[in-house]
Amino acid sequence: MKTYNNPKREEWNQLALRPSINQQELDELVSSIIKNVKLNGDQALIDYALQFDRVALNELYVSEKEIEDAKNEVSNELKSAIQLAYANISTFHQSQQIDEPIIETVKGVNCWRKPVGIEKVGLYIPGGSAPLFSTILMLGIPAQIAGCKELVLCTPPGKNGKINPAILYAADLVGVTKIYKTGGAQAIAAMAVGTDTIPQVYKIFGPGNQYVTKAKELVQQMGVAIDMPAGPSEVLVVADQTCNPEFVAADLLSQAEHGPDSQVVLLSDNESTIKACQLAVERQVALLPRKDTALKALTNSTAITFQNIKECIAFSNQYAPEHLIIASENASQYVNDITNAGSVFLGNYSCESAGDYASGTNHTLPTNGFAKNYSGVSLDSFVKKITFQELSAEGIEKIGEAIEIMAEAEGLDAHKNAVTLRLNKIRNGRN
Ligand code: HSO
Ligand code: ZN
Repeated sequence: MKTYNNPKREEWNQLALRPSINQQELDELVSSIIKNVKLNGDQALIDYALQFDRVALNELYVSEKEIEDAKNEVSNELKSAIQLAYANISTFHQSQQIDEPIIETVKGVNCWRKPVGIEKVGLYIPGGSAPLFSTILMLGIPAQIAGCKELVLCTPPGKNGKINPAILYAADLVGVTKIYKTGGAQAIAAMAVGTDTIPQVYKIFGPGNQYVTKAKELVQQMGVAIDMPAGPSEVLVVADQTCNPEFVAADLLSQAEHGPDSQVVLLSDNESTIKACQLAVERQVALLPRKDTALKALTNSTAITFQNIKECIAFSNQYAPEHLIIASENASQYVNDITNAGSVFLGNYSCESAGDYASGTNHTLPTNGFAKNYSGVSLDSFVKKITFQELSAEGIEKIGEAIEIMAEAEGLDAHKNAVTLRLNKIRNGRN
């Protein structure tokens, strides 16, 4: 970890930067993948599976039988753990179902909003070394509550051509309707344009590497919605003297083990806390199976000492972390100072892992500074809110004249007529 002591305000911007990648090369490669999928459909996906994942597939679709077999392969212990997480995530996301009232803005003018689930959604779950079945819960549960009718899941198969059983178990639990063995940018392209076997969806969700992220960005330009722009996962910990350095170290490492490009930032109001946390990191990292990944992530991570905790929070607001942990017995004191963060963990017992798996909050969150203007995934991400209005004769009489005047001032006579004709009918009816 690079360490800094009381950096000047002018240096904050630089310290809050994330490493950037060569966008142009990426753009060209991913554009060509999208074009190929559009042109050659399923065959392109099968070819890419062979080229990128070294798997020869006859079939992209995951059959009922494969799902049933997977259920038997997941241990009862893991099933119960997933069910506990499922219950908490459901409870929290169900609470986001708020029926908005019908509002009578003026007598006879009623306006309201009705949330309607997005009919077809696509969930992407990356393969690789960590099978993120927890992400299926985070995306599938709100989709289920929102009433989305078609839930398509794409995930790359392992070398044996199979999908991790826990992924299939979680997918079945959240009511995923179709599962396909395809990954990377080509999977995003397939859900965006549709192929013979994979249905086209209206919105695509889920994490992924830089190719997946680029594909999501490009298909968005083709009219498909996406959950949010994404970058490598990140955590920022603000720790004071009342923190537990071993806990802080474990939290920093839980982020660092995600990938070599994970971002880890530690802030404190005193150097001795920083030192104690760093020593604990050194001790703990040596024991991790994913030590190499975590060590790589730590090389581009920072530890900064500021004058006081308020200053730490001010820097954090500028950095806008995906996850913010306030490792202090006085964490609640700072809540109102936090303006930019994806998800906040207050106090020494609120580890990021709780939110990653089982407390109930969603773990699909804005990274790369997007916490300044994006929220994490929630029930809202899976619905459109349609506005309705109903005007009675009394209602149009009340606001009609104002509409006529405004329409005339904008030079839009047909708009004015739409009101005048109705007002005339009401008045004639009265004579
Ligand atoms: N920390 C990740 C989510 C995750 N962690 C899944 C473990 N499994 C991004 O918020
Ligand atoms: Zn995590």
